[in-house]
Amino acid sequence: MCPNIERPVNVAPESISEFISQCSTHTVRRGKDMAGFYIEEPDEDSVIYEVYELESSGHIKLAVTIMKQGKAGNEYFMTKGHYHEDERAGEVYFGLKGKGLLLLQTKEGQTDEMELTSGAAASIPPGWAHRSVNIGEEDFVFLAVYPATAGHDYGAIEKHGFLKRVVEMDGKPRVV
Ligand code: PAN
Ligand code: ZN
Repeated sequence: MCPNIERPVNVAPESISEFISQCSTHTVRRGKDMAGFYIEEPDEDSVIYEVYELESSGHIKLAVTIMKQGKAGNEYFMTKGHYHEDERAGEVYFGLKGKGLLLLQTKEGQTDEMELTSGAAASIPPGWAHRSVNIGEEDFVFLAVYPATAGHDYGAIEKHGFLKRVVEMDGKPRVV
């Protein structure tokens, strides 16, 4: 159980283990947890990404995602991706390590994408589904900050997927 009084926490590339050790819930997504997400299924036991969510009684949640470097077929490792259940809940990602690509889309079919590297931030406006892709040469690590009431809706993405995929072509990431 978490203590009643929460401690302030610093989140920096060199202090990720400190964040992780502070009363967080830990989710591991392996290949077998992502059946149907990739065109070519990843190895069942390979860890694709891990999420550490800091428990809090407040209005704001913090989560660190550690994405492994790798591919399933020619698709770079990616998160499941989700909409927020609360359509008014936006989110901000802060890059801590490595290099990622953030895929975004709306229910109306608008799409966008942006790179996220260490020291940069990306805003996810309300109503945009978001998926992260590790396009770098190492782990891609980022901090997510979002309203505690946001909720995660995976259903639509599980059913229809994302409109765009990130694949390796000629040794480079391409959004197709
Ligand atoms: C992030 C994501 C995390 C894992 O904390 O939840 O990166 O991605 P999936 O939830 O899509 O598996 C976030 O966007 N929270 O709202
Ligand atoms: Zn989110």
